[in-house]
Amino acid sequence: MNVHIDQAKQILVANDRGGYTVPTDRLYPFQWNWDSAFVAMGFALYDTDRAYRELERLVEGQWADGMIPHIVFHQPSDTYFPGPSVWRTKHAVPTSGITQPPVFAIALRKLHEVAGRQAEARTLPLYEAALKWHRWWYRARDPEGSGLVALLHPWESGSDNSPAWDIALARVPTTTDTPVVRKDTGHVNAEMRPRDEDYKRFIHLVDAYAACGWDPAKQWKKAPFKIAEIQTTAILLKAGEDLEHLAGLFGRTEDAAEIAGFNDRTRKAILSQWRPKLSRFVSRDLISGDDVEAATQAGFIPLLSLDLDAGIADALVTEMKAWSKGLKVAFPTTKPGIAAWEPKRYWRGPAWAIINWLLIDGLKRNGHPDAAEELRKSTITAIETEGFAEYFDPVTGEGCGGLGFSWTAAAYMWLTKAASTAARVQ
Ligand code: 9WN
Repeated sequence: MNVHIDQAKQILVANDRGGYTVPTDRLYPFQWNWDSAFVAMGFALYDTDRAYRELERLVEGQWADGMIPHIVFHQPSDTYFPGPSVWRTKHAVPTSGITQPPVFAIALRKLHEVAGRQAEARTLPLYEAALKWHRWWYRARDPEGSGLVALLHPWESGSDNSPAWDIALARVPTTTDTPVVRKDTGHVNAEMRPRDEDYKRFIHLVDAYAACGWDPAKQWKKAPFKIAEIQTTAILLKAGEDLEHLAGLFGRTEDAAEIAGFNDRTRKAILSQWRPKLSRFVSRDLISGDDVEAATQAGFIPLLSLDLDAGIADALVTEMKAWSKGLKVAFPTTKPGIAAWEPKRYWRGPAWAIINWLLIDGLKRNGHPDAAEELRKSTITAIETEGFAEYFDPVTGEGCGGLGFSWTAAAYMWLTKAASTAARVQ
């Protein structure tokens, strides 16, 4: 038995708060949306009941309109800012008012495939929840039917302080109605976190949307930050494919046709965001109408959900190799050497195991198993050397941010599953 797999499992035990898993103790003391989806895939390798619980507990936070919030505040904690009193939402279980990348249906399909006898009865309600959420994405975040879904807050991307937001976020005022009382910098080095100025803008947006009563149509009109985002849209498409597959299994032909319609529209829209000169896909800033050209990992994530022409796939891989050259740990979330590049600061350079997981799946899908294998090994080595850190400095390999991190543990189990006795999922 691989000793690291044991450690990974112990992390999930330590971060369990009663059927849901916190990302890490104290720094993130609640249930986070996409973290839980990755964690559920980890559990799916050895404890399907617990994997279902993870998703079921997340769905306790789902809003009547279908949105699944980015944080569910199941129990109070004073070690995180902003808590429920800042969000001012009205759901029975306190939640935040924004969402996060929809990895949920990707996890659900994997879980369903390994669950055996309990599968259908437990998968169906979660399938319904996922379908409601996907409808919400297209209704609330793509009201004009472009096929790309928009984010109204950087936190919705899961890549909070990515250079991708620099231009759009600079337009958001730093004034807030709510005092900004950061807790994160009491847990980890401030140099590794978003800056105070970023936090003021993050909270300005929360105040603005709370003033809209969290009504999606009002928010869409008022939003000072609105990005049709390529990473989230690519994840939505992969999740949409998996949802369409489940609809087929359950004989839900009308749902399957509806989801196929979403997927077709989104596939075309993503392709139209390919920029040969950059060798990447780009997001679009819906306020300025401009492409978001910042060089970040998001531009490669469409590998996950499209069967690309070899020309495009090869160009992406060549570009990825150029970014990774000389690094101890790939894949950097910002292109090394550009002005925005900060190898230790959160989403402005570091390598993240869950991003690598998505890229590895995408490289395999698009005919680049060698590149996938190289990235898989690099991720595994980083974790075995430094532990289950939140993320890694790509230059030095140092584990940074929070430690004992749940999604890094899940990613480790998933990426080593071929070698693990727990391997049951392909
Ligand atoms: C805000 C929990 C979350 C991740 C995000 C990551 C970070 C929160 C924060 O932690 O965001 O949602 O307070 O910094 O950026 O991807 O889901 O791990």
